[in-house]
Amino acid sequence: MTNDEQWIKTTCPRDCYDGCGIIVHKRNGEIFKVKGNRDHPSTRGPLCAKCAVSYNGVWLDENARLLYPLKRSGNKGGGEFERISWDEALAEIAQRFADINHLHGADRIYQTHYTGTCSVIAGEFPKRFFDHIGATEVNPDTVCNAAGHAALKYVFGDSVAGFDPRTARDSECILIWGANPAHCGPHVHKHWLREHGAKVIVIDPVRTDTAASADLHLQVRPGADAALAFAMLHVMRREALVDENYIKDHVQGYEEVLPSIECCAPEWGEAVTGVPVTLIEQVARLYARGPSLLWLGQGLQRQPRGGNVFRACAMLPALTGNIGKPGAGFYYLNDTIGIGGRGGGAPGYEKPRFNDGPALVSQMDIPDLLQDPAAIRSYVVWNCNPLASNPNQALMRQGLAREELFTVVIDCFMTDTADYADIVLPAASFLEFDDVCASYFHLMIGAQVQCRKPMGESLPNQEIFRRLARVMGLQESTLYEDDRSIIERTLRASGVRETWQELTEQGWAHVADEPLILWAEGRFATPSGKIEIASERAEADGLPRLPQATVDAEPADGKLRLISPAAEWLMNSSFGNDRRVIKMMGPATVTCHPETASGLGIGDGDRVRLSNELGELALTVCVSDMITPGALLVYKSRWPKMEKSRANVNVLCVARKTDMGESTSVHATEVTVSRID
Ligand SMILES: Nc1nc2c(c(=O)[nH]1)N[C@H]1C(S)=C(S)[C@@H](COP(=O)(O)OP(=O)(O)OC[C@H]3O[C@@H](n4cnc5c(=O)[nH]c(N)nc54)[C@H](O)[C@@H]3O)O[C@H]1N2
Ligand SMILES: Nc1nc2c(c(=O)[nH]1)N[C@H]1C(S)=C(S)[C@@H](COP(=O)(O)OP(=O)(O)OC[C@H]3O[C@@H](n4cnc5c(=O)[nH]c(N)nc54)[C@H](O)[C@@H]3O)O[C@H]1N2
Ligand SMILES: [Mo]
Repeated sequence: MTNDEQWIKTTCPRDCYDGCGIIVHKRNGEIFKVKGNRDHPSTRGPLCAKCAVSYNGVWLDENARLLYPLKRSGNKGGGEFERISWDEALAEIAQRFADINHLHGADRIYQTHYTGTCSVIAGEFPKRFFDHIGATEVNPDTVCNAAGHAALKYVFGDSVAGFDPRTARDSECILIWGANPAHCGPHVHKHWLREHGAKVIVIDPVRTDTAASADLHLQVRPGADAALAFAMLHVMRREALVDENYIKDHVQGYEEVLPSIECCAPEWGEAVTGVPVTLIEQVARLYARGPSLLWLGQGLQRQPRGGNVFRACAMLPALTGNIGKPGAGFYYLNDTIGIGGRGGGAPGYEKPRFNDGPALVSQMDIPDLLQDPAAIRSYVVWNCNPLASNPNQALMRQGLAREELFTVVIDCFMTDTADYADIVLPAASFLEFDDVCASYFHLMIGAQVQCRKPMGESLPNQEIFRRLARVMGLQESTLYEDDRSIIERTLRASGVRETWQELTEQGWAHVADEPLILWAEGRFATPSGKIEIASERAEADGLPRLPQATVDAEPADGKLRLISPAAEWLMNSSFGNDRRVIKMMGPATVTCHPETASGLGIGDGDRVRLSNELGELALTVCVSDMITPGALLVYKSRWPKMEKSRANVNVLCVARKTDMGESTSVHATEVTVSRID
């Protein structure tokens, strides 16, 4: 027996703002401990609790991981499977795809994917296969952030060039609007947010840990943010805090929107948003004076008019000139390696164009489409867990139970979705192959380095699709490009100087030595080259030409608005099967304001049933003024099969499209609450 110790630097590929550096400590050839790299500029110490627990728990547990290809042997959803070989599994998939192609057309094969791993190859490569065979892609962003992207493209021409976080050293004010880094980017919250002395302002209906530790918290009513932005702009205009010079040179449509701004006095703002006048005024002054950073969160735009909310908020940097100079700018997501952020192909790969090829389909249409045998013949799920994460869960479940639907699920674990598969394929984890990770907050890339061999017979996503292409006899050479070649091209496209070897030794690299000042040249990728508050393209798409000072209507008939943002202990639904994580989360709760609780005659610890036209869910009440009166808070994405009810909050959540981007407006769900006696 040898007694050797080894430490390998790698990178966390989860869909998280942090993009942490990891050190894997190996002892006698086995992984002994997965921990944070304290030299990593984002991580600076231990991993967050959920990753520290799960990466040393369920991710290393051979009893929990999928080890072999499986074929269904019982009813759909029953979870009965038998082990088969890779040859059998791939041959069956190839045959079924050929049959569907022949009888119905390859576009009846739907492929859906998203945040399982966000590393470049495992996250992107399989798309080549589906593009090549002409399958329909479910637009991944439509379950998360497509409304915000669409809106920012109208205004700035680009939604993935935010600020470089390092520029915060020159900021006086950081405004976080509808994001919760305390849960969603715990290291960003712990280190970055507080290290520069800028005043921190949070706008959120929930007093999150981010809000609680900020200098100011504006506890806005859900769906009232556009009105709040207009009220703040009213104050800025009234107090001559707008930057007339910047507007003259770089902004289109200010004169047009001005009458609306003048209508939105802060007194009106208070009445419709619930935020006191004094706070609206204070924040307007702080932000306008600057230099200010504006972080537009993804939670913010998961509302029916989430696109309009973004267009309204985007006026803040535009009209105060808080953009293109040190310490100023706005951020949604950063595309660190220039391939279009999440959802881009690996560099150098271009999606083939089909003459009459299938368009992207919105996630919001999937529950209905899954019911229709003429629409979807095969549903291939990789890097996601739609039965846990997507809205309208009961209808999703019903669709997945369709006997003739050929479902393939590729995952590391036996998820709720995998229970409905005809074929389950085991994916290797990020600890088991080389890849590149590009952070979407910090402008850094990291090496994902193989630390052990793939567990059981599992394979990296990319290798699964190379093998399937071979079995299907496909000739296209890009379907077989090897990992090393993609890694090399990704490194060169990112602009880092390091070789792969150097990157693995160092673990990570900044894409630029000094903080980048984005938009410094003041030219924008819009038709006019300016920031377009008035947008002809929006108008041509049937949308208002200008941002609107909208407020969502309050729910009627005794209903309450339910928001379901990210949970501290989960990464979407990932980690929801780790025993320690389940213990730390405790039972599923619904949080409501004391006024709401007394109106409903319920108290702390009571059991209640939330219900609407889609479904119902039993939860334990938690009474707290951390949430605005009239709204309810339930965290997203527990594993349905770990719950007594075999459901999570998505059994209540509506698959209603946003005003832009055909995206999710999950936070507009309305429910009634009744006490369970
Ligand atoms: N109610 C409500 N629902 C929401 C949201 C909300 O705010 N409220 N937010 C939404 C958002 S923002 C998003 S992005 C979606 C995310 O939803 P999904 O993208 O579905 O995310 P997960 O549920 O974590 O599923 C990822 C799966 O990939 C698997 N996986 C991990 N690594 C690999 C790998 O290397 N290969 C393969 N093949 N699989 C792997 C994991 O085990 C996991 O089962 O959820 C949405 N759901
Ligand atoms: N721990 C953990 N981290 C995660 C994830 C996770 O599931 N768990 N998911 C990852 C993914 S896929 C994503 S997209 C990001 C998301 O990260 P964030 O951008 O932080 O998004 P959310 O947590 O969905 O929502 C952020 C906040 O929006 C608020 N919100 C909801 N409605 C409104 C509104 O109408 N107005 C305003 N002002 N605020 C509103 C919610 O209360 C919540 O606090 O996080 C990533 N990181
Ligand atoms: Mo997301």
